[in-house]
Amino acid sequence: MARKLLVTAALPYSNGPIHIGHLAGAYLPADIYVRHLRQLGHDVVFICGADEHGVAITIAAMQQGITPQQVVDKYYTLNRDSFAGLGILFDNFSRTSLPVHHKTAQDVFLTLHKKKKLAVHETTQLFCPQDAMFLSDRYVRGTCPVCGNPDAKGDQCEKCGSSLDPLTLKNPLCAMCGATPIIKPTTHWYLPLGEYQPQLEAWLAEKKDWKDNVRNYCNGWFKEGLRERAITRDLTWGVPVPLPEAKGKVLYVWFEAPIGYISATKEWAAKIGETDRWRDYWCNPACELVHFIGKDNIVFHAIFWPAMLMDMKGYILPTQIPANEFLNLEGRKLSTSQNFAVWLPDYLQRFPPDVLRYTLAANLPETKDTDFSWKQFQSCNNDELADILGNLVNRTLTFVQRHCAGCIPPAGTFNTADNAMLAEIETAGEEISGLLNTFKIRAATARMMDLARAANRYFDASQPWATRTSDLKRCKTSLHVCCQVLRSLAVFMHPFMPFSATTLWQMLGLEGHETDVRWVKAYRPGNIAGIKLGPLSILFRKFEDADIQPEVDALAAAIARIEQKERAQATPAAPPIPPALHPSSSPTPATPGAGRPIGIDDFNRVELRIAEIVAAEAVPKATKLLKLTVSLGTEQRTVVAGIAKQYTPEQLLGKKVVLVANLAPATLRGVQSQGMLLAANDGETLALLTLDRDMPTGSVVR
Ligand code: B3M
Ligand code: ZN
Repeated sequence: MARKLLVTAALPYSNGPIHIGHLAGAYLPADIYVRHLRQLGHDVVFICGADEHGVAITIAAMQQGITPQQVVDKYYTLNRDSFAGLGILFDNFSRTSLPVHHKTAQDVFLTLHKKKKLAVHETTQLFCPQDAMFLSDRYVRGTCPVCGNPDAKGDQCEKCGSSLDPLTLKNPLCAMCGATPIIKPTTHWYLPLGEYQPQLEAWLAEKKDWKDNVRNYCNGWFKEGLRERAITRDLTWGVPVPLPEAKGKVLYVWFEAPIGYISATKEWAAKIGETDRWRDYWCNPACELVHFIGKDNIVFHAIFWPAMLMDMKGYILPTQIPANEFLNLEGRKLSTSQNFAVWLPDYLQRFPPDVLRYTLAANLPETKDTDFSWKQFQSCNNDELADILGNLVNRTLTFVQRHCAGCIPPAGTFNTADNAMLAEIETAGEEISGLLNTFKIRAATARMMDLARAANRYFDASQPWATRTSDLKRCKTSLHVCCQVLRSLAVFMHPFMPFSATTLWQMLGLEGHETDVRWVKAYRPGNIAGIKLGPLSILFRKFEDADIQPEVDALAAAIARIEQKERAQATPAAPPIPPALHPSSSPTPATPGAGRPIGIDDFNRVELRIAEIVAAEAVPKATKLLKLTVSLGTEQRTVVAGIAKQYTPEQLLGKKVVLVANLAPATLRGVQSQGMLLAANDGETLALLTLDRDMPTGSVVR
């Protein structure tokens, strides 16, 4: 019986490119699941979009010296296109800065407000005197009160997973300027989660088929007792709270972001010209709602969001939340801020999409954290995709090309081995489908590859190279069976590797597209005898060590930077960095040897990196200063430099210079400077340090 499902993937923050951790956490499993459901003939709408509010965005804007709108515009396009490049095919990839989302989120708030479900409290909050703004969530850094992690975020400690109230952090600091915040009164609206606890517990208790990690996480929260959660913030960037008395306040990003799933579905319905079609999913008890997320989003999707939906009469609640654990990289945690990741846009410029899809699918962190390495990527490609699947395709089709005039030969009488091979297709198809439908995508990937292994064993045992001369009919029958396996494999591969599945389908010379054949129709042989093969190609080219070495080197450089930072943080506070290096001073003549001798560890605390000047402009009313935008590779910084007397902005564009990258930011004439350029200076004139040959931006200087 055809099912109706609304499947979502967590809305990625629009503060940076997508990386492999995002893909393994939510987006790839969701796409594989949806593709398979469609092959079963079910009615599925696949929804996602950019999460464009929250402090993750405003902090990125501050760091890059641009507006939040410019940040989200940049990353919306980049992420939408890189998802498409990897074959992650949403029905709609929306964005929460759109009016349809603001309206939908405000309506939900007003529904709860009118039902008197919300509590209003005068409260106190951390306030940064330097930035003259309240500090919520990620605007605060400090020591986690639960586990002592010195780098906990205001709302969440990533080390122990605790959800925190910024006021509970020890030694809180403003995440932007490092100042110690003060406490000021303010008013906020709260969702009284505690009142929903009985309903939530009863609802979750029915979810027998949910993954243990999700249920255990929620039961841990129930045991602690759900507390009311503020759903408004003193911020300017976000969805304004729709009450006259709440001027200058916005909805908390985690209150409004899940509503983005609804607004994105509304936008999808409007785009297909059926404006009310979204109700056919969100307000239809027969529709299943499946949220793909990473484990750090469980509390918001399995407790906070269902509580809201319970009061949004007529809406369905989540049917499944198959949260994944985390993917690590070369044994370390991925880190956007430390530029330690494999970025999807970069990957797509150098490697085929299906190889990453397969490597991640075969190693998804479904029940525990797993690891990605470039060596493992090379092995997945060479030892499995090329040597097993690619080898089966290549030797079968080149044999047919050479010895059967390029047409799929007819079958004669099937013998035991033929029938066993044909039966194995059906067994594999049923098992792969069963695994995909229960979110065991990693096992489903392995089962698909096992079918190719079995077919290679069948090819070897059939020895077509011998029967070609000894028993041509036998030879043709075994090649026919191999072509039947390849036809089914093209269908079974589709969820995991859609690009290669289509190439294989076309090489077989088959009509239409592999998705024209329902999944179960691939269990049994198709009518393929006599079909002329299409143009043949190598499905998976092997990667030499030299192909992946640049990737390995780039990660090694990032690890060296991180370890150098960790060493610096571990060493006791060294004497302040000599004044000549502080960004507030334009390069002034430091007489050689002026400072007392420093140890190598002191020097190593100074992080020097190659930066490219990508924009330059005068600082109003400051004749000596220029405001520069410098690129470090995947991040940009604003730097104020006292070089306006020696350089015009035009002269500086494209210059690669040396940046002191770990100086505390300083505000100069209202512009926040995040670092300093090195220059030689004799008191008369000044020359920027540059390279005598080209080096990648972000390279470490030692
Ligand atoms: N933007 C993803 C994150 O926490 C968050 C998901 C929202 S889904 C409604 O990185
Ligand atoms: Zn501040």
